[in-house]
Amino acid sequence: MKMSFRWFGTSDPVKIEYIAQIPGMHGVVSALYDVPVGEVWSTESILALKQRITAANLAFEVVESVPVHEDIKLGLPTRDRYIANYITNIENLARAGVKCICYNFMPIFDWTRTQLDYINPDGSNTLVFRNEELKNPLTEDFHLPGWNESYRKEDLAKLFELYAQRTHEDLWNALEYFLRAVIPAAERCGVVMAIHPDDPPWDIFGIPRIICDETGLDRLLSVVDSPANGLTFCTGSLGCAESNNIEAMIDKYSRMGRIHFMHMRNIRHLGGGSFEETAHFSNYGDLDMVKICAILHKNGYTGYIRPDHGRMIWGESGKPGYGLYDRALGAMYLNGIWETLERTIK
Ligand code: DNO
Repeated sequence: MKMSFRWFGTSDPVKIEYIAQIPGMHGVVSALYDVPVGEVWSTESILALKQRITAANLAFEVVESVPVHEDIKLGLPTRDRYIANYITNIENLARAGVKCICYNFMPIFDWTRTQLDYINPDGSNTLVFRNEELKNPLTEDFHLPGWNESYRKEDLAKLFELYAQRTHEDLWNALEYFLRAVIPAAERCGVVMAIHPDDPPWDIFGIPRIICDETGLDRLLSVVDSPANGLTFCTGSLGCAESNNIEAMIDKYSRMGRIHFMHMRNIRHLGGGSFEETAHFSNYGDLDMVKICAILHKNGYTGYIRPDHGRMIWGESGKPGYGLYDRALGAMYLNGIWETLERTIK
């Protein structure tokens, strides 16, 4: 596996030089954050980002994310222009040495939590999702760092209206159309696409979500049955649904060679669809990180992996879920598990 760390570019409070000091770090996962969704990323900007990363002796082989324009998800006639741009982005990124592109197909909202700084008994703080605290983003003040900050309330209302007329099947049709166009382009360029599951993996605000469970992942992989059509397997996102058997799913999809990127996050179920994010250490959450790594190791996983969301510890403040310290601990914990597997399992 190739240990990686998400970095939000030069505006990230976490310095890239600090990431490079974490033992065993292969590369940085990043993106261009100032290009409007759906537009072309210029080769110049991609190369400038790459230069910044490689100057710190880190590889830039994974992009998270190239976002998918809402017109594509809605299946609007204007989608072809955005799909053409998406393909240009794949080509430009491939030329710069990128090998894996993470994306998601969640309508309007990316990951959703109800609180970003819940204080744990030990004084650290973390991200939580409590069903009963979910607010209506149209009428209440509710926004999160994963969302497109540029939506005004009017834009949101319009999108809600459009999605209200969409079924799960409509969303599938839109995803299939997108995949049939972009996967052949990715194959040509030697890039793999890795869809991120919906987080949390169920409909929110009455809007459909489809990448939520094994049935959805099976369907996605069969639309275009190519290694270039793969997964970002996010343990914490899929793990929020107690009905998902994370270990069995990782075993199945890694054996198929369709997991290209692992997001390692631990969570604790609070009942009724509520959950909180915990330290990566297995004892703290409901996911068994040792078992997960052992399954990947057994199946010869050589893809990318990154510690996902950490708590805020040691007085750090910054981008919720994306501080330096707890993610660095997570990376070393995972490196330790992996080293043990490497040495003991022949
Ligand atoms: C949350 C992240 C997601 C992820 C996107 C991928 O912290 O895992 O925002 O980057 O869903 O497109």
